[in-house]
Amino acid sequence: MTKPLFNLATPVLRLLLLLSMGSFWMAAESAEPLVFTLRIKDHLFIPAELLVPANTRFRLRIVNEDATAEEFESASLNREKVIMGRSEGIIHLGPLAPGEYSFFGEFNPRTALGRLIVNETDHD
Ligand SMILES: [Cu+2]
Repeated sequence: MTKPLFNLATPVLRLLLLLSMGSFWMAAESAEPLVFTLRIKDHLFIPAELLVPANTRFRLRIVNEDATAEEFESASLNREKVIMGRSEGIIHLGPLAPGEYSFFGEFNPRTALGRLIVNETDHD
């Protein structure tokens, strides 16, 4: 009783699996996420000014090279994220209007300062 059902289901399952993998790849390909990297080292953001394109979605990858945790915080970007020592995090941003968006490290607010410079021209 179970065997014929199984035999019938298997090609269908294979087809479904193939279709879902296909749409996954298509989604992954069409997303082609733009990634910009910000480092934290000695309680500083590097670079302190990061150029990013306006009106597009992108990911901000924050690599904390310090041994201690830091919190990326920005009121203008409406984001905050703790990044543990010697680890990294991703923040999804955009589309942003042209302008400057300041951010700071809440755990080291006197030194960890930076801003995103968002403008119309593309930056690689
Ligand atoms: Cu905070």
